[in-house]
Amino acid sequence: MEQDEPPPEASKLTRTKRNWAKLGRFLTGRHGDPATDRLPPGQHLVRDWPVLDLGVHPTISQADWRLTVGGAIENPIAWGWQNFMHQPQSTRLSDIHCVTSWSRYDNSWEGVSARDLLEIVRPRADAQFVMLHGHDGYTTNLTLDDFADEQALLAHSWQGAPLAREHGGPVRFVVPHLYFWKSAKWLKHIAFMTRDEAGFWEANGYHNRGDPWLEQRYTND
Ligand SMILES: Nc1nc2c(c(=O)[nH]1)N[C@H]1C(S)=C(S)[C@@H](COP(=O)(O)O)O[C@H]1N2
Ligand SMILES: [Mo]
Repeated sequence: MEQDEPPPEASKLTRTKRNWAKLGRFLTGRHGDPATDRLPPGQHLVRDWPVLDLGVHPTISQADWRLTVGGAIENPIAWGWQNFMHQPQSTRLSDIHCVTSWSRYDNSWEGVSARDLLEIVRPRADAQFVMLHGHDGYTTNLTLDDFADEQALLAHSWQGAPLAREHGGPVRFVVPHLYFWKSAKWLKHIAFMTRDEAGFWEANGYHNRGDPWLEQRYTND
């Protein structure tokens, strides 16, 4: 079932976040060191798991779920659920850092690692950037290096159970070394690109990269 929505352009949420970017909300001006600290600057710890998104929660059954991967790669793929579940499975344990200042420790994820996916699709030498597309029309961009991080994966489970719909199930991307807006929910398509492009929040005041240890919350311009 297709429930794709165009990304909302000037919603109240988008205006609020753009204003936060302008005001530099949550910025401490400090850098953190992941070698010695666990909580990045300006973050606070939560025990629950907040839901944040553009407001549309697409309902996609496993039977209807498809993932396509295309662009500057040698081997474009279109996977249904069975195909996805037959790929090598990996587990990762990581902390979530959301740009709205909450962090959540020790999330266990299971799915297909970004590195295993890269071995299958084989990016061409000129592929240096990646765009993740969600079923709600959301997009977010990454460099190939950030996509290929050892901790990054296409997750179908969290804490040993299928990922809930509101958190991006059936499958979301998880790239924990960057702010959580880079972890696209309801993953639908991955495009490998030769040039960088801004995703939804990156075009609406958020930093292009989003390293929480460097407090890369908002764009510099
Ligand atoms: N498809 C999609 N993915 C998304 C978003 C979204 O609106 N749509 N929001 C991002 C933002 S801003 C955050 S903070 C996290 C929140 O994930 P959670 O709701 O599981 O906590 O999802 C990210 N991934
Ligand atoms: Mo967010």
